[in-house]
Formats: sequence, structure tokens, C-alpha cells
Amino acid sequence: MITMDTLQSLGWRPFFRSQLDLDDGSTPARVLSVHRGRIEVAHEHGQDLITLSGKSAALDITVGDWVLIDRQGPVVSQRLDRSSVFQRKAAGTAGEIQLIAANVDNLFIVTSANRDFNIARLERYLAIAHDAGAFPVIVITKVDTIESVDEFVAAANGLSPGILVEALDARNPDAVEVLRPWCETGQTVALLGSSGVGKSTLINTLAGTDQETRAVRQEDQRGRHTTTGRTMHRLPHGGWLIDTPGMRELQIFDVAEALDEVFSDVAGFVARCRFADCTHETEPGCAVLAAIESGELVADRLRRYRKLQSEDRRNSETLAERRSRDKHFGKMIKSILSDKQKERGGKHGGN
Ligand SMILES: Nc1nc2c(ncn2[C@@H]2O[C@H](COP(=O)(O)OP(=O)(O)OP(=O)(O)O)[C@@H](O)[C@H]2O)c(=O)[nH]1
Ligand SMILES: [Mg+2]
Repeated sequence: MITMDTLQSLGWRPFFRSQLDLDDGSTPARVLSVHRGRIEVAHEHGQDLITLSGKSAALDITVGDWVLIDRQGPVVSQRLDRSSVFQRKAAGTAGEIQLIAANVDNLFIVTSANRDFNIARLERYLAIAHDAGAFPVIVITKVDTIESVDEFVAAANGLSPGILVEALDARNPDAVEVLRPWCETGQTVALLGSSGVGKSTLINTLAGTDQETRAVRQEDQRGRHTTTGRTMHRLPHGGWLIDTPGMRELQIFDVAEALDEVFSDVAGFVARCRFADCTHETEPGCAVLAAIESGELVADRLRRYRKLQSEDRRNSETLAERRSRDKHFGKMIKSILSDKQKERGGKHGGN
């Protein structure tokens, strides 16, 4: 069935419009899914399946992207700048970047009211959300399995002032109403959370799909990463849900600024230390130690902040090194080629 959309229902924003040259005749389209070498797009006139080739393949298009297409063809002529993007380092390489999803407005950070619930992990996910440019909402599932969810909600609320927390049974249709404010017309949401917390269950409840969910393994209470799509689902209240397995492999890298935002309380104290290179261990005039002393800051939170910082540094360095290596390699190749050319020039010179 072909559904007719308006630009607004597809998530069009002034930010995207501002990138258009007026009257160039191309059609803005949203990328609903990405297959090997092919994308499915939706626009005001319907939908198209477009084969990427040469130039358009180099645009690094991912699900959720806005592109400009020429409907004769159809071909992609341009990819618009993204309002947000999730990316990760490809597994097994020293730093190749893989795009996961673009133009996500809201990120549901899913955890469950059981052993999965872990403040350090939530802080990590918050940093990822901030870095990507998506608005985070903490969703605690499996409330039906415990007597009271209050402790979990209180712990999540304590993550940062103003953080939004919802607790629900992911299998219950009531979840649609609970999460509705982030799923209205033109809004794009994505989910992030460990295996087995109920992401697919929630997707099925929200989108009315019938994705495979799987009983959590008995041995270790973890799921099995059953999910493998790479698509945008329509939500009943007009929003979109991006579902891609890559979301679960997101690591933190190059998120120093996002960490300072998530840990703005700690960063605030750090800024007040007497020494710019304070290690918050023994230095005089250390505002962080003073805050811990006075009870304004919990030592554990500082520890988690520093742990994520050093992980970020480690990951980011690998990436920087890789880039510099690539650059170096590129230069080397260029110089070999240009030497070859010179040689050839010499050989054929004077013809
Ligand atoms: N009681 C209860 N069970 C739930 C809830 N949410 C999910 N489950 C169950 O938990 C199990 C795992 O849920 P999934 O939705 O497959 O988990 P997932 O996050 O998609 O896991 P991966 O695809 O492996 O990443 C399934 O058996 C679900 O039925 C909930 O809110 N309450
Ligand atoms: Mg799943």
C-alpha cells in the first residue's frame, strides 16, 4: 500500500528547508530504509525505490536522512545536512565510522526495572544522546514484574535535573499513550538499550508491528539480540520509529562535550578548581573534593564521570590516530603516484 505523506508528516523542519535552493525542481524525500545499494524514500507524491550509484553512493545515506531526488530516474542528487546523527565505529576496525540513523528527534533510552538497571550505563546512553543531538527520554520497562517502581524512577530522575522518565509495561497498549508526547506527527524516535530490556516489545506495541521478541536467556538474564531490521516504522499518532540493530553497538567516542553536559554538576565544580590541571586527588583549592566533602557531590558520580572520560579519550585517540595514519598513507600514495608521473613525464618528455 502506498501512503501519501506531507513533508510535515515526514518530519520536515525549517532546518532542512533552509538548505534548499529555491526552484531547482528537486523533490525532498525521507529515507525510510536502506538496503544494500538501494534506498526506499517517501515524499509528497508517494514513495520510490532508488538504486544508488557512483555519486549518490558516496553521499553516505542512512535511514532517516533527508535527500533531494530527481523523480525522473529516480536518482538522488543531494543529501541534506542532518539535525542529528548516530554513528559508531565499525566492529573490528581501528576507527572506521558507520552511520546508524539520522534526524532522530527523541531517543528512548530503554532499561528495565530489574538487574539491567544501571546508572553508569544510563549516563553513557545520555552522553550518546547528547552527542548525537537527540532528546533523551528514559523508559523503564517491566514495571509489572515488581511491586514498586519508585526506587528505579527516583534513581533515573536523579541522573540530571529535568530528565524525563517514564515507567511502563512494554507489552501493554497503554504504553502508546504514555509515550505519545514524543511520537506525534513528524517526530522521529529511536530506541537504545541492552538486549532483553524490551525494545522490540515496545516497538511492536508502539508501531503495531509483529517483530520477533525472545524470552530472555535463563543463564544470564540477557537477551539474544533478536532484532535485525534497518527501517523507519510509522507510528499511529503520526510519528516515526527508527529501528536499526546498529543502535545497540554504539560506543562513546568524541563525546567529551556531551559528557560535560550530562555531568554538568561535576563539570561545574571542576571549573572552580584552583588549578586548571587539577586531578581532584590531593590538590589544594580543589572544588571537586570540597563538594564531595560537603555532600554536594557524590564520590561515585565523579568516579563514573572520569571513567567515561577516559574511555572516551581512549576511543577518540584510536580514531584520531587512525585518521592521521590514513592521512599519512594517503600522502605516501600521492607522493608515489606523483613520482611515477614525474618518471613517466620524464620518459615521454620532449615528445
Ligand atoms: N513482563 C514484561 N515482560 C517484558 C516487558 N518488556 C519486554 N518483556 C519481555 O522481555 C523479553 C525480551 O524482550 P525483547 O523485546 O525481545 O527485548 P529487546 O530489547 O528487543 O532485545 P534484543 O532484540 O535482544 O536487543 C520478551 O520475552 C518480552 O516479552 C515488560 O514490560 N514486562
Ligand atoms: Mg529486539
